[in-house]
Amino acid sequence: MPTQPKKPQDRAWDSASVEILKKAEQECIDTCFTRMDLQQNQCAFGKNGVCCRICHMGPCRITKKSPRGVCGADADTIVARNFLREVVGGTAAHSDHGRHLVLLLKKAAEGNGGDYQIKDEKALRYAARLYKLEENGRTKEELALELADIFLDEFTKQEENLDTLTLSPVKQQNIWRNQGVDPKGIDRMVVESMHRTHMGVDHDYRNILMQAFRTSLADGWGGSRIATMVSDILFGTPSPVRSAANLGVLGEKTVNIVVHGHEPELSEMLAIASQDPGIIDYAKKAGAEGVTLAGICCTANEILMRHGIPIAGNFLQQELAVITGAVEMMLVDVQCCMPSLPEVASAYHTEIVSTTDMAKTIGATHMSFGVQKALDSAKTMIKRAIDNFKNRDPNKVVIPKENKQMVAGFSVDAIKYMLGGRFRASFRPLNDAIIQGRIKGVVGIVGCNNPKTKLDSYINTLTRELIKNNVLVLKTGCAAIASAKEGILTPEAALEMAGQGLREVCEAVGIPPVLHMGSCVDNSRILEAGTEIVLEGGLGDDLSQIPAVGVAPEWMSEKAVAIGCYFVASGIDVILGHPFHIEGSENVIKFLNEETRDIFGGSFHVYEDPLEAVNKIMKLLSEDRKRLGIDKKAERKLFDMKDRRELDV
Ligand code: BF8
Ligand code: SF4
Repeated sequence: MPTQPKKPQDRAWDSASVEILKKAEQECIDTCFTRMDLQQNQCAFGKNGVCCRICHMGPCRITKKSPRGVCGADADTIVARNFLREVVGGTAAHSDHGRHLVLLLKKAAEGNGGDYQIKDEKALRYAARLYKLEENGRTKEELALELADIFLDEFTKQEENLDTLTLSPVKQQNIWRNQGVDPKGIDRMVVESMHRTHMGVDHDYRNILMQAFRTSLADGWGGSRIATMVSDILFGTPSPVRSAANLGVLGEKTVNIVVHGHEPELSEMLAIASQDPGIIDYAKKAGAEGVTLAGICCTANEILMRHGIPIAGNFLQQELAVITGAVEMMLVDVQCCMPSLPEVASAYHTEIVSTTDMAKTIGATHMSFGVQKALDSAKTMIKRAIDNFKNRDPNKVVIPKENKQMVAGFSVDAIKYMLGGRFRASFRPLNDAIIQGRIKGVVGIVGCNNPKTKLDSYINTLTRELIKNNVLVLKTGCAAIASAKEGILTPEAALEMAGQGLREVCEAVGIPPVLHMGSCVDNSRILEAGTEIVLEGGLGDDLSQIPAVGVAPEWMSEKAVAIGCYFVASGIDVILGHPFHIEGSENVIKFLNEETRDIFGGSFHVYEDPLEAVNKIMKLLSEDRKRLGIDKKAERKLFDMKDRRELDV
């Protein structure tokens, strides 16, 4: 029986998306939401992870009647192999992004970076100290070159561990060593995992899953950590910045350019070029009032964090942005860019431009973005968008009003500064607030949207409840954008929505109750923040001991699978809003959802209801607090944050 298509208001939480979904319906435009309807009754073998197409004796699928594939592989082996391959996909995506940035850093250090330079010398020197480089008397270029070579080695190392692992708490490193999951070179981990999942190699589901954790560590504490460090060195370490989010940021009278994807090289240049007086003049001559640059997905997060460029939307809004009829150009690079975009755009005047040779889409204009003349390339692209302004059909334009204010830009450096002040930047006040019980713990909410869930609904329900329960929320990726659209990334939101303890802390320090920490590779910032909490003292000596939980509410990508794994391997419990494709193996489920707890100190938990997830999170935080013995201390008369503020003055 065909099911009734959902109504727009059942597909999305925010009114801007609902408005454009109605427009799409009227104009008969297919979107991921309607295509999801057509995919109903998705393949149960794929869903349960029991379809194997690793060799050409297959594809094999496991059923009660045929419990083994042609080669004899059982459900445990097949499910575990498929899972590891997902982690490999996620790790490769994040880490290749990191590699591109390292290569750019190297070029900039050698004086061949064209318009790219080392913008943040402080971040460079801090990184150099982390890797114990000799700093004295050396220029920033010399340091950057040595650092870039160290980073490149992190990809190719064959037998030694990643140096970047040493940025984690020492006890964490011992756990990984003892469990044999300390990763070698990032590329080697990806290749070895592909080898191990080839037909006829690794068949022990436990061994395969341990390799999944090992590979994910090469992502989180390797490729992603490097990507974030190098982005900060090249483009600047983010600090709090005001901006706005949702489709209402598009201008009625401006040329709208939306940048979508992940790698920040091009978007950085677009951010600079869009402010150029010559470009603004060019737009005015074309009859527009100027140029509005806005972002979708993680590219949005990158230029938001560093330039305050507004956000048009998160993952499920990419097609909706085009359907407004008000976008002259959407530039895409890598990851999470739907291949449907040119088809959707064909109903409007929007030009979809692919910018990376490794990522092309039929129907998109391909304009390879050259590093050497990056600013010129960016200007050429913007001018082309301006030239397209005359083709906008006012009868097809609907720009929703919704457009919420926010503060983003919370790098670890910025948090330290906010908490401790310029001269004694530190995490101490946060640790104290956790020990005193004003803040019950820290929860990282990360990941995507997925049309299986009403857009943003799980993320927003969960976030609201957590801050009400005095949990400080750290966010990245599309989950952060959901909160931006919800208007919850403002210091004022703390006054209106946070529980008393969290509100007092946010008020004293001047931060929102939900901190936007960046893009998906910037989940490494959450690991870094956790490490700072451990190093500050009083809350245990590895990440498994601090009251912290990770959540991927509406996740969809392989990157989210890798992220979940490196959180768990770092001892942090992870709640998933819907399960992995592992339901076909009881043993794999048991391993990931229970046994990892004894191995790493954290495991996965699946809660499809956000309120049940809140209960579980509060329980996990409370258990952590009890183990630390801090719930008792919280009953004593505590240091008043208001007094502290006076002391600070
Ligand atoms: O890397 S959160 S939908 S955009 S995968 Fe993609 Fe998921 Fe968004 Fe960023 Ni992350
Ligand atoms: Fe089938 Fe085994 Fe080949 Fe997989 S590896 S497709 S289970 S024969």
